[in-house]
Amino acid sequence: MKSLRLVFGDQLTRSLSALDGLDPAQDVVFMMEVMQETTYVPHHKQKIVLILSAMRHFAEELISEGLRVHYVQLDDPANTGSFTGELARAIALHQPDRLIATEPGEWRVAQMMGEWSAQFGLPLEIREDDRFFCSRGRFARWADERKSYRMEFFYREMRREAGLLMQGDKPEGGEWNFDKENRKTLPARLAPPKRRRFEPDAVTREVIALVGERFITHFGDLEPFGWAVTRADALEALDHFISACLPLYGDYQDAMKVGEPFLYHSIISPYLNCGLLTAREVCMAAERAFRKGHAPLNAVEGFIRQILGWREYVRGIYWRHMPDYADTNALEAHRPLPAFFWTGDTRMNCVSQVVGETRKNAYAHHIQRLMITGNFALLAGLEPRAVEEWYLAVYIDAFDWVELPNTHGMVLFADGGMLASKPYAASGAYINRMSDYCGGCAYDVKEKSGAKACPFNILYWNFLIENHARLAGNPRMAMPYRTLEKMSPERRAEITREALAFLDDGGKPQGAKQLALDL
Ligand code: DLZ
Ligand code: SF4
Repeated sequence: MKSLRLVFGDQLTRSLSALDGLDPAQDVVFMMEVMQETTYVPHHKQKIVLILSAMRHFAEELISEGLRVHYVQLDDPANTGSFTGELARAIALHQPDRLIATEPGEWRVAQMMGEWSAQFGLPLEIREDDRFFCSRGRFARWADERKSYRMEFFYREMRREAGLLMQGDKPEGGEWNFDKENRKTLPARLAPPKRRRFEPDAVTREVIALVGERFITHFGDLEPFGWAVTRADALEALDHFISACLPLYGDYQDAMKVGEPFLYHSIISPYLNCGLLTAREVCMAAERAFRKGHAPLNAVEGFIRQILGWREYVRGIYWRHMPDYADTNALEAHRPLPAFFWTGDTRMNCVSQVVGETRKNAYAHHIQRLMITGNFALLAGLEPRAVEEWYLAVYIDAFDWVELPNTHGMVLFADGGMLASKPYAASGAYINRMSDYCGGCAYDVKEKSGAKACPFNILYWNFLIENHARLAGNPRMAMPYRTLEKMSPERRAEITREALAFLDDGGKPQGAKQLALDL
């Protein structure tokens, strides 16, 4: 029986279930570069280069193993531009008896695949994506047992099941979570390690030229491009993280510093999410570093929690609640995305630094995403769909299943608290404590009102005022609401006035005037 085995751009793993039991004598592996995927959001140019170059390298590796691979390039004149169109052509050419795929990472693609069997009159076997620790069914069973599902409890079960950082049935070090040790301020003199970059080879250079021709209007700088595009290089990037960065990863996880986009972060998420590395090998490498005494428990536990806990958990939420999940807007946020999210052209130094680094690297670390751009989007009441599209486009590691719950639930609280027990709203004081952005800013982080006042200060209190009916009853918001209630009605009216002056004028679609105070 001849099978056509589909491999999508985020499934570049040799042990992928779609390749299990492959018969080299008959079967054909099918991979396709299509405009539908490269343009469904204006992906950062480096993100397109990474995926297409990694796909081409992966195909080469399969071919060098002796497998038959049918690979469609984006610039093939006959390319129809869609998964369905390309599959139709491949079926006509190879006449397979059946199609075999691994479940896709995205609801949109799953819907498309639902049509294929009838459309092509062929059986389509969709196999579980066993690169994740927790299958979709396993997550559903866990979630069915509880009314509210918090990550922390899910994470403990995953730790027990995977046997990672365990001493018998007890967590290593006697606690499940060491986050309280992970919020240190970065000492000014500490210089984070220089990160490993990978020179583009001939294949990558060809893709860079293609992206330069076809996607020049997309967000971000095309070059310099230094990401790994093969498994061997991705493994080297992992090794470099474990040896040079992991020991201090925990301590400075939440720190931000001008000119240091990576600090001690792993920057392996692009490789995990397109399949060059697997979650299991990455967690095991971190655990080994702990067992050998190379990295402390707070760092290793924090790192493993991101992958074994948070990453698996958001995927579970995505598949359990799509498509309705994306439609909620619990805080009724409707303001359009300001132009500076794309240009970085704002006098708010923190936002300008983070957007500038994102343009350059297609990357920002989790606290920059959550507490700078995300915090601004939350406080300013930006429309969830526009913010989600932005996050999906600009980050090299962003795929819908991981980006959507993080942005919709964690950043914007648009799901009304399914993911987070409270909104991650913060004033300028938090940013000042965790970064050195404020020193170089045109605004004054200590000022609470007037033209010089840090916009995060004004917007923070305005956010609490605007969302009083929705949030004041949340026990975790009791403290800020008590402070708000002590403010005079005049002070509250002043906050609202200043916030609206700031927002309403700038709350125009991209390309329109900058936020009022920002001119
Ligand atoms: C993100 C992306 C891009 C930019 N291009 C492609 C592509 O040309 N071919 C492909 O198979 N995958 C691509 N991807 C990743 C897909 O969007 C991803 O595989 C689907 O979202 C899976 O659900
Ligand atoms: Fe950001 Fe406010 Fe600090 Fe400026 S003063 S960098 S706007 S937090």
